Amino acid sequence: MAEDAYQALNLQTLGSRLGALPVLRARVGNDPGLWQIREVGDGNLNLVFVVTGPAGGVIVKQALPYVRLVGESWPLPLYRAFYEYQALTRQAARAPGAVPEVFWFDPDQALIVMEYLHPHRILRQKLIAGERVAGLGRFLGRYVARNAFLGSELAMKSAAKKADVALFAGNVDIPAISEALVFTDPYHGARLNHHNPALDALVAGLRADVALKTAVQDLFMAFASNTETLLHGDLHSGSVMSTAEDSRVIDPEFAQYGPMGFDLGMLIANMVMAFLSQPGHRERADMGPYQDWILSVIIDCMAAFRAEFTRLWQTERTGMLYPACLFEEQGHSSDPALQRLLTRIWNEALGFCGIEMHRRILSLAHNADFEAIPDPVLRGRLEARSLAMGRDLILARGAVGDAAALCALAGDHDEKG
Ligand code: SR1
Ligand code: MG
Repeated sequence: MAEDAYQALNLQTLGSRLGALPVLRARVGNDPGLWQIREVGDGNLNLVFVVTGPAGGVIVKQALPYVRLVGESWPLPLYRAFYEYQALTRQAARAPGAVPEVFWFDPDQALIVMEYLHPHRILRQKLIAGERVAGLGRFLGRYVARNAFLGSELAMKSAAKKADVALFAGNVDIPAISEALVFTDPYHGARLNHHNPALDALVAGLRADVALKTAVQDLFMAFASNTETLLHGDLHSGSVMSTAEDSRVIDPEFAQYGPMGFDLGMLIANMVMAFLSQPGHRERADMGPYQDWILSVIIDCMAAFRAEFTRLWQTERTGMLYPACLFEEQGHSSDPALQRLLTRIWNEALGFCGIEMHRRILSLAHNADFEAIPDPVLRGRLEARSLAMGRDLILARGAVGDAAALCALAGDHDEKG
C-alpha cells in the first residue's frame, strides 16, 4: 500500500487501498471495481475480508489495535500479525498443505493476504451442525506431531531453535491473554469473566479448591517456562476449517514456544466439549452415532500423533536431544525414551485439556458449542458436565492412560451416561 501509517480497512476502502497490489490483481482481478468484498471475521480479535473477483479470491486478514471482542478499552499491539505470518511460514514448511498459503504480508498495515479456503467452513460450526469431516483426526494428529517434533531440538539445530525462541519472545501481549484467560481468570472472580448463573455453586466450589488451583498453576508454570517447541497456541475447533473431506489449520497468531502437550490438550478439549454439548443441538435419535464419530476423531488424532511423532523420531531426530550417539550407535534402543516422552506429553495434554474445558465456561471467551444452546437450564447441565470432567482431568489425569480411556471418561460425563 502507498501509505505506511496503519489504518484499519473497511468494505469501502479495501478496493482502493489494495487495488494496486500485484498479488490481488493476479489472484482476484485487475479491476478492483469488479471485486466483491465481505467482512467475515467471527473471531475475537481481527478483521477478515473475503475478496473475490473474475480471477478468483483471497483472504485479507488485518489485525486491529484492540481486542475486537471487548473494544478499544483493551489495546492489543499490531505486531501480532508479524508472529502469525512467521508461524504460518514455519507450519507450511513443517506440515505441507496443512495451513493456508500466504501470498503477501504488510507489517505496517498488520495485514496478511492468504489463500481463500472455499468451500471450507469453521469446524466448530460443522460440529454444532452435526456434519462429519473425513480424515479429520488423522489430519489434526499429524499436523500437531509434525509441528511439535520439527519445531523442537529433537529436530532443529540448537542455535536456530534458540534464535527462534528469542524472536517469538517478542510476542508478549498475546501470550498474556492466554496467561490470564486460560490459566488464571477461571479460578477467581476476574473482571471480564461471565458464566451461566445456574453454575454459581459449582463455580464457587472450583474456586475454593486449592488442590485444583495448585495443579492448574503447575501446568501454567510448564506453559510459561517450557519452550520445547513452537505451538499454534490457540488450536481449538474455531482454528480449523474443513469441507467434508479436507481440513486446514488457521489463525496461529497465539504462536509461542511452549510444552508439546498444549496444542493437543486444547484441541482434544474442544472435541470433548463438542461431544458433551450435543444434547443441546440435536434429538436423541441422531445423537449417539454423531457423538461416537466425535470420539473417533479423538482416537484417530492421538493414533496419528503417536505414529507421526514416532516416524519422525526414527527418521528425523537430527537435533541435540536424545541423539543417536547415546542410543542406536551404542546398540541401545531409544524406544523406551520415546515412550516415556510420549507419556509425559499425553499427561500434560490431559491437564491442559481440563483447563480449556473450564475456561470456555468461566472466563471471558466462551465457545459456541455451549453458548448456542438457547435453554439455559439444559446449557447449565451440560456445562456442569464439562466443569466436572475438566476437574477430573486436571487432578486425576494419571489414571487416563490413553485416548480410549479419555473417551470412556467423556462417556461417563455425558448427559445420557
Ligand atoms: C481476548 S481473545 C479471547 C480468546 O480468543 C482467542 O481465540 C483465544 O482463544 C483467546 O483466549
Ligand atoms: Mg483465533
